[in-house]
Amino acid sequence: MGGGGGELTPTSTPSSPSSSSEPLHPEFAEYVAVSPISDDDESCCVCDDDEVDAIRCRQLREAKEHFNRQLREAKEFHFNRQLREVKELIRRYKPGDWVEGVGGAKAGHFLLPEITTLLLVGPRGSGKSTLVNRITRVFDKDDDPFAPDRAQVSCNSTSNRTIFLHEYPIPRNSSAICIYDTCGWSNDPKKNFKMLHQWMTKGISHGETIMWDNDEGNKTGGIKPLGRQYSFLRYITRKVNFVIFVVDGVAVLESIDSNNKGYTEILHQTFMYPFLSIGDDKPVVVVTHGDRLSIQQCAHVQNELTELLNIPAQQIYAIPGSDDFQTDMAVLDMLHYCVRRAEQNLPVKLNYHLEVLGRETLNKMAEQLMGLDAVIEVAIIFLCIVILLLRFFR
Ligand SMILES: Nc1nc2c(ncn2[C@@H]2O[C@H](COP(=O)(O)OP(=O)(O)O)[C@@H](O)[C@H]2O)c(=O)[nH]1
Ligand SMILES: [Mg+2]
Repeated sequence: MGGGGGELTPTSTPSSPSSSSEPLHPEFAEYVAVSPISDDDESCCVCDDDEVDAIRCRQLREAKEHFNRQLREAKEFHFNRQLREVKELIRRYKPGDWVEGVGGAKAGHFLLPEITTLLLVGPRGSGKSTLVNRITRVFDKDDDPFAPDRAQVSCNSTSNRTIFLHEYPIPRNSSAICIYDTCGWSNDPKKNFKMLHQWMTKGISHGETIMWDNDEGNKTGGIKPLGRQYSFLRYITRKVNFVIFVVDGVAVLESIDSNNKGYTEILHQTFMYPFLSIGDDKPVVVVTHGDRLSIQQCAHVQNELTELLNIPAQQIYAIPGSDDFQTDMAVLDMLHYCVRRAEQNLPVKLNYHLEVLGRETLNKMAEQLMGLDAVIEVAIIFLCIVILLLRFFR
């Protein structure tokens, strides 16, 4: 599974992977080749009143149903297996497992984080907290199907906003991956950049408050989480390893189709902010609210976002809050993509860096000596020839 992501598809499509009309994940394309036999297709069976023909018709129909049922079960089996495998891959993951060492570098040569930290950013109401719950649910289905939601979702764009940074291990008991849910953005891009700069350069910690007073004038500066009041209870500061950029697909569509480009402009401005990139890697984009859009509208939003943010479609994942197989797969795909990219951008340890530098310097010196060696050899040969000539002419 590469970084390839979800095609934007609304969740109004049937939730079972068995439905023939359901758009399938690219990896399952091979299974599309075998399509169910339609019940409408009666061309192969010309029935008249004759009893024999009626029996044949019934047998044919039963055979069709049997075939379709088997195909459906095979697809379901394959999809579930695929889902389980990716889930297991993520559950087994430990920081450093997916490092692709270049030039002989191994996981031990990199500065591995204690826990791989993913940061959720996005406008307020874009669905960041809902996404935390959605991601958690994928794993809860196996571990604890009745576990309550973890992140507080706001009922409307102005209520119950996230005020403190919150760390969520994924899955719940994990010590390898965590996601940080953050507050929405201010209308003032400068304030956003200041806050993002601080998170991306100094790190983030659980319970940290947002920096500015919010736009409705409510002071948040006076609110202090427990960890801040008692310095000995302070939480560990985590370095951000990758960023997940959450956008509301409906708001994008409205902004595209109207003269008010405010939403898409702030998306563009913030996405292009260099500090959000890890190495050369720009954040992954998650589009929410796709369940409120048609397939055509979803495709339209995806095209617009690829152009607006200048990223390939594979870096955009459709993850609505709804509960279906496709969304589960998109969640796992997206997590896999983020962690892989995070691992590709881990900094190397200083001593390994020095080791590589030392090795390179030694190689260069050896090369120079080799060059010198050749000069000495030529000089010796020249001297030998001179001595021989002198002897010859004496
Ligand atoms: N229909 C729909 N509603 C969503 C989706 N994601 C979030 N919401 C709703 O959008 C509102 C804001 O979501 P929330 O997660 O609190 O946004 P946040 O401010 O970015 O954390 C809530 O009422 C959610 O129920 C989605 O994919 N589909
Ligand atoms: Mg929130």
